[in-house]
Amino acid sequence: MKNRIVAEIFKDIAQMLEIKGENHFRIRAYERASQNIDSLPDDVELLAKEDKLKDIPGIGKDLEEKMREIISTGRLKYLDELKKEIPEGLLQMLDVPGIGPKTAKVLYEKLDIQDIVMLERMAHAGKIRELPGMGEKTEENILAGIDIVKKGRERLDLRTAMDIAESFVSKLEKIKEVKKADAAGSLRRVKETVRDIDILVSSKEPGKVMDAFTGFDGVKDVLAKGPAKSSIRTNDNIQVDVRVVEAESYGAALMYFTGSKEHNIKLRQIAIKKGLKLNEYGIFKGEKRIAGKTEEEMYKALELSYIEPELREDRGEFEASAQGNLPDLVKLSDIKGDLHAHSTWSDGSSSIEEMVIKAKELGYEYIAITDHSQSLKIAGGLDNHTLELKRKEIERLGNKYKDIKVLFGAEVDINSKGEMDYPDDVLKEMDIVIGAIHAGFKQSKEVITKRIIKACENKYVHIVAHPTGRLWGSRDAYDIDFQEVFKAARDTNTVFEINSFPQRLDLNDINARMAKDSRVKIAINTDSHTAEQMDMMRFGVAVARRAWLEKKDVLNTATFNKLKLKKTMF
Ligand code: DGT
Ligand code: CA
Repeated sequence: MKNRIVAEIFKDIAQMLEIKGENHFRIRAYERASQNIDSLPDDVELLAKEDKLKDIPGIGKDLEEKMREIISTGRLKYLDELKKEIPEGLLQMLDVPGIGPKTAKVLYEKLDIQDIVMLERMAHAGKIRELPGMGEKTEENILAGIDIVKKGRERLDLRTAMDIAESFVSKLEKIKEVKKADAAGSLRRVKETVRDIDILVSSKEPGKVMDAFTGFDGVKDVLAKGPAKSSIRTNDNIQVDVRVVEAESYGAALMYFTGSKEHNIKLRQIAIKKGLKLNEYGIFKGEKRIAGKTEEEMYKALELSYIEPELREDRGEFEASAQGNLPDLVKLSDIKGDLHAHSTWSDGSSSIEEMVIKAKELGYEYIAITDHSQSLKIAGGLDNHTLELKRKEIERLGNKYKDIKVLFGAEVDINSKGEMDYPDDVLKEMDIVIGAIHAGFKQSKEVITKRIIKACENKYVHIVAHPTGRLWGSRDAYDIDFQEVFKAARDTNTVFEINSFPQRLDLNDINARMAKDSRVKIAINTDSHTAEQMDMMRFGVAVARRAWLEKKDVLNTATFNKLKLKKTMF
């Protein structure tokens, strides 16, 4: 699929035009096109062949031609020309939090800084503080930002990792000699970020499997090649390890390479206590293998009930398993609707109707359209008048699509004092109100904690979205006193969100589990800005499972009739 390449090129163009100070609408057109293409399920190459590129929202004649050029040549002359004016390193600098196009331009023109390496050097040398409008604090922020970017590059986000793993697993499964193939490691435990891709294969002819694997398209370097283990690096510099075992050891190896390391260590201790030996080939009583073919068999031999991969972190799963108290984890199929989604009414790229159609396809009973509130101008926040028009549109669609409920809501900014961006009489009229912080991230822990508590105390704020503001690779979570916040949430019946965006996954597994332990309800939402992004629900569900959540802990597993949309205690 060339979708990613096209989307990246359009995004680069948008940023270059921004550095050049071009017209806002042109920039927005490229951004939107990039967003739409990135979340498209169809292969753009096929669409081009069928002459359907112009059906993609936001793609007019000009962008269609540019797409064709990228699809057939892998590059775009227009971007090459822009690159002559603006060095590519400047674009990477925009990944550093706090560096926008304007700052990048100043740094380039005054200090000739052209990439992140030079940026870091100049900040260390104290050169940036000498520029007008910048100071020591700016330098500190830039250095902290560079650390976040570096950290982000060390680990893959879940979506990227799953895409790569799925493509390798399906290619391996097509090899005649392969009986079975599964992703293992942190990816199978569905951790929010993943360092490398571990794949396990069952086969009697490892040599042939490894020959095929190391020769796959997209393999840049072969780092190691042997019958038991081979490692490659993809064109995008991602490491993929494949291990081949025989069927009788497949369960043992899957267990071992799924980890976590902490879980494995405990497993081995349990085996030793029972006078057994456990390794990646099986469980042995003396010389005799008593388990190894499946994971179920392995756990059973240790007198444990099966532990789902998401729970294998040595966070209490052994005790729960031995006592028969493991949670019945929430599943993607339990989800009955999405309670946080945007549309073209604010900064989304799909119309409300397109969102509704997608929600129907997913089998949902309800979808909440929660565009941004008035202060968030850059994201097209709605004023009172537009809100009324939007309400009418939602009513119209509600009449047109009888088998799904379309909820009228908003993602309302919690301002720096903890006040909501719409007055109570406006909030009162909404089916659902989501409170969210979009500015003032640098406030102290006490202030941010108070802001969120104040939002919880508003009787119309039903859900707090992406509570810690974390954006993997570009912004650290802000510090919150969750003890205090969850206490307020429980007392006020406020629900907290697990945001399914792969860069967010916020609340994370640890915080969401703490929410459950504090008897705070969770909503798993996608925060979609295009209809296709509604498929990201699976990432949020993964976090929920890692947090030990069951169906009853999650608000949007309720059928519409049972869905409590208002706070009950006020
Ligand atoms: P990552 O790659 O950092 O996202 O996390 P993992 O969990 O995938 O770690 P990785 O790739 O180093 O190893 C894959 C699995 O192999 C790991 O989850 C458990 C197992 N493993 C690796 N090293 C050890 C070890 O020293 N002891 C034990 N018991 N298991 C290990
Ligand atoms: Ca790994």
